[in-house]
Amino acid sequence: MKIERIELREIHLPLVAPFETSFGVTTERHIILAKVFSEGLIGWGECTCNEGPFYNHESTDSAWSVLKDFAAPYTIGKEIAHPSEAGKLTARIRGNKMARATIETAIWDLEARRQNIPLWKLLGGTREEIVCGVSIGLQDTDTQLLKKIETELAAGYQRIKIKIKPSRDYEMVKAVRREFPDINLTVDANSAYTLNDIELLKKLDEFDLKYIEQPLAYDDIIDHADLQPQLKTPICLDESILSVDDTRKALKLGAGKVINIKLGRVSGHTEAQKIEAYCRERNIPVWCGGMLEAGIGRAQNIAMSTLAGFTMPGDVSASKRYWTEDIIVPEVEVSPRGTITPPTGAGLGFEVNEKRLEALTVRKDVIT
Ligand code: OSB
Ligand code: MG
Repeated sequence: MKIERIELREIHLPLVAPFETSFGVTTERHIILAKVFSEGLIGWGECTCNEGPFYNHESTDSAWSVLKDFAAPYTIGKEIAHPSEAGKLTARIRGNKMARATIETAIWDLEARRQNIPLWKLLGGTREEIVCGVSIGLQDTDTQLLKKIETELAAGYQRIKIKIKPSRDYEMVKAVRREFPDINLTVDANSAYTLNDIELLKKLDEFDLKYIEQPLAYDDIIDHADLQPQLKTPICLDESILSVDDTRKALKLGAGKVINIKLGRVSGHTEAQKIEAYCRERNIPVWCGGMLEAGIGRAQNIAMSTLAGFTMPGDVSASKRYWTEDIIVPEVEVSPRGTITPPTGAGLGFEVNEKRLEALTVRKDVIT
């Protein structure tokens, strides 16, 4: 296939409720979407970076510039035989993997549509049902947090992840455990701690957490390797895993026992498949992380989550937890058992509501 044209657009989409982590609060998503054209077919990708460079170095504006000036021009006019070659076209670009993944994931969608099969089948997915958890942002009070957890459990979600940060950790997790002694519970620090906090991190062992996600620096595996043997709780790495090479090194050092895979963070499906396979062969569980995606990114996550190694519930939850109205039809729904059935239609298997996209668009560019 030869990519002929890439349409970029940025949409603004307010969240139904602010989402707070140790690095900041998000109230409205600024999302870049790519529509890739080839031989009468199209494919959709969503850029998963945050509005500002706080989760990692990428931001909506930096990703726009990388996409428009580098990733899109490097892709247009090139002949590739398979979507697994798409990443190579932009591999000159250092970092900026979320920007690069926007096009890579769109090309996977396009190829699945060309073959008239669901993307998850093209990727080699085998799960007829994916298991869902929720990520709950920092709340103003423990009472509010307990109430949110209760609502999500009633909706059927199989795992509750809560965000922590210094001053909102031990006592808060204790209150949650007191109220919900048996639930599948995890915490995510988004790099809010250092090895100086080791006593606090050890105390979290009391709460039988499935894992503690990214306690230390976003770019670290050495200190995590120092920390892991001192904890009973498994460490799950998120921010510091950008590739299968990072995965190999982190596991070799013993920096964690669980891997969160985010499509954007690892540059797309091809690298995600490599990480999944590497972990599966070594019995390291993986799960699909979320970046508050709109429907296209959410559908991409569903497709990836059907790979066999995704044994733990992911942060892939219902559209209505984020948006009053999503940009895809139908919206993503979760069963009362906390599962999503992958769609049967070709490609992403959801229809993009282009009329709604037009209404939400703040800028648009076509690269030929
Ligand atoms: O660390 O997993 C994270 C959102 C933005 C940036 C980082 C993270 C998150 C989430 C939200 O936890 C997951 C979701 O519901 O999409
Ligand atoms: Mg995380």
